[in-house]
Amino acid sequence: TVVGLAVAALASAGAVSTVARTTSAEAAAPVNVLAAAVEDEGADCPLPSGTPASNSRLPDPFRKSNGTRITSKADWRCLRAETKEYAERTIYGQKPAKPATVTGTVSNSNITVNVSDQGRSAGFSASVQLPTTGSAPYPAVFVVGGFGADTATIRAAGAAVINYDPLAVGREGTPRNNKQGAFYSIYGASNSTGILMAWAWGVSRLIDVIEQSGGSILRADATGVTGCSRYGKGAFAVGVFDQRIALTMPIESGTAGVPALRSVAQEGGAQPLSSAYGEQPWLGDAFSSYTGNPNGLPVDMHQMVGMVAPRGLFIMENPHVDWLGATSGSVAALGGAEVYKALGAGDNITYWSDVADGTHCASRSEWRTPLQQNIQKFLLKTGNTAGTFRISSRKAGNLSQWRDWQTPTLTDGPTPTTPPTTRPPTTPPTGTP
Ligand code: MCU
Repeated sequence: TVVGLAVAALASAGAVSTVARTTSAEAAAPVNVLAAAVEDEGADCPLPSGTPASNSRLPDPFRKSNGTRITSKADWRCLRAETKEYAERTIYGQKPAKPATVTGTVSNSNITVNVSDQGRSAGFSASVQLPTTGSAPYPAVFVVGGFGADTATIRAAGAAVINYDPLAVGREGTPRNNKQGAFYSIYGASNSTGILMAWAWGVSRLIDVIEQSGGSILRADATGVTGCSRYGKGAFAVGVFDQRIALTMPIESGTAGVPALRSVAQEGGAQPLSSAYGEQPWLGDAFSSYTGNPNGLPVDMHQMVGMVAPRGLFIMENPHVDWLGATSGSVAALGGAEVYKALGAGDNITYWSDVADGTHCASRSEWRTPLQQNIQKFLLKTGNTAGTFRISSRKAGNLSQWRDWQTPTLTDGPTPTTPPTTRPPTTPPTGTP
């Protein structure tokens, strides 16, 4: 049996605050299937109505655009869809739905993709490295970009590594009116969607191909994603916008990654919003309206964290480099963790900035064990270690300063769509006329 959540604040040695949530029957508890079978479970939900009022604090992640708050876990699906739509409109740009034609191949060493949509075609590929243990079909982790991910630990844990070059799908160094890469070959060089979302779209198309491949080499229902720095921003976007990703692991992602945008704007030394917008076309063109006005954003990054719930999320941050905005990263993680808790999945998120080496994207011994545990729990389904928050006191955000909402207790059943009808009292039959 699962013992109730034991929330223990462990005053550990050194400059770290640790909150460990543990279940006693670690491996015995049933492991849920958390990833979805489709890219977006809320595709049929209504679009949000209106624009939320400006807000200097983090928007209430449980509030719908019509002003009411959700009351059941089932309500999250369409609230997530509203959140997604707002994020696309203001932060990332739109992610087109699965194209009309996606074809490709999966081998032990390579995945190829060919996409046709709206009369245009493009292709790209990714190299595969099989794990060093286990047997096919294997889970797999998309490694976005070429550095900062511990691929040896991933492969030794039993997951394949898919080396994804995002720049083939959305190039850096281009002006916003002449974006390049496979995504823009199809959707147009002046498309307002930023390259982080283009990168996310590319991984979604690789998953389409894995799904169609018959599953003898790689499993489409057990995929993860990781990447460091700009590729941490990308890895986060990949997991936020594809519910088939079972485990999302952004590393030192900085502004336009995990950190809350309202908080980044006030965090000394963190990459300013205008800098992240201008350095590369990472974010959507529409974000230009918010670089000087983050309070006007209808959503913030804690809600992107919430969009990953209840799936596995392991956020790794570096508190030694001010530019990376780790204080704001912890604010987004703590805020998003409230969505995990409300969905009964509080154990599925880990945040870890308690690291010694200040080098950006260093290989870090501290993350090896939690990386292995997250792969076991969410990809191999052989473990059930509870997530932890290990927030370095160098960069520890305070969620209570950033919210004016509380976390609801959501019911398990769906909310009735029509109120129960009140019947008039039964009147005794009257005599025949
Ligand atoms: C943290 O990611 C970025 C950062 O946003 C940029 O300002 C800087 O130039 O590069 C970082 C990065 O990708 O480093 C590898």
